[in-house]
Amino acid sequence: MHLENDLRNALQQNEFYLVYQPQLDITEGNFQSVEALIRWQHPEQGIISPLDFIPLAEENGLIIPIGEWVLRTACAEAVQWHNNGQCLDVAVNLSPMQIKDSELVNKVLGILTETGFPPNQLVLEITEGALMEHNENTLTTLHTLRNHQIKIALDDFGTGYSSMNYLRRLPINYIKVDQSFVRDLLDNKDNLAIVRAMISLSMNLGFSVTAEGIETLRQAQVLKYFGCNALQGYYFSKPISAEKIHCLLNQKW
Ligand code: G
Ligand code: G
Ligand code: MN
Ligand code: NA
Repeated sequence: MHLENDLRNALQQNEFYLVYQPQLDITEGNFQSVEALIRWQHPEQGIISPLDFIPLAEENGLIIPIGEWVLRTACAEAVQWHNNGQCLDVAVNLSPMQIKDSELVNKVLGILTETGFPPNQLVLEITEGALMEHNENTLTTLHTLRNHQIKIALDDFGTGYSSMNYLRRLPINYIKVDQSFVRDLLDNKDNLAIVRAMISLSMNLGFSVTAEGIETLRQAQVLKYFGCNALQGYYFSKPISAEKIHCLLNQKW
């Protein structure tokens, strides 16, 4: 497999980079956090989406060093914005294999120390699917991260089958309502009722709710009315490069 060999070299060749998608804080009406998203600048094939190489990296274990690179790079770049007076939180996606890695906590703490990024401004995004394959170690890992002030977000919420009763016992700060719900939100009354219930239940259990994949003003208005705490999507901004983060500074909604 060509792509697999190329993937092995990509880290050494410095072919990965991060883009950041802003998340609008509804109460403040401005951008308070960003989600880091990896991109691969392949020498011949151009930019390759994580959809096309993360699954491969999970199969062959390369996701462990790649995931470490993502964390270190996101924290290091964000320290620069902090130094420039932009104290954004940074969310990083973790793959299931990283969550099962017994060295995860040590690696995260090491990177925070090394970069000087504040733990309480780091959010680790974990998919509902990954949490459901959980075992005792996963739970211990999440609690340890929380004890160090690192925040946890449940990504792609609604696409798995976990019960709220189960979720409420997990040390999670944020629920991210999956894009598919936002896309279908205004199609009919049932979809509207489902999303509204998801949001109010999450909020009543003490989670902060972020909705993803917002592409229209109408979607944003409805989700704000339903009580979402934060909104993310192309309507507000596509993922942007680290150099453009300063453009978010005076944007209001
Ligand atoms: O940004 P984009 O829509 O191309 O991302 C596609 C998928 O890849 C999303 O599910 C996203 O969560 C995932 N992804 C993006 N960056 C990372 C990363 O750094 N690590 C992991 N594990 N997944 C990522
Ligand atoms: O699985 P996760 O939620 O981490 O996926 C995030 C991905 O969703 C990113 O790759 C980002 O590029 C993509 N994304 C973000 N906002 C929108 C949007 O408004 N519409 C669509 N179609 N994709 C989006
Ligand atoms: Mn995510
Ligand atoms: Na998601």
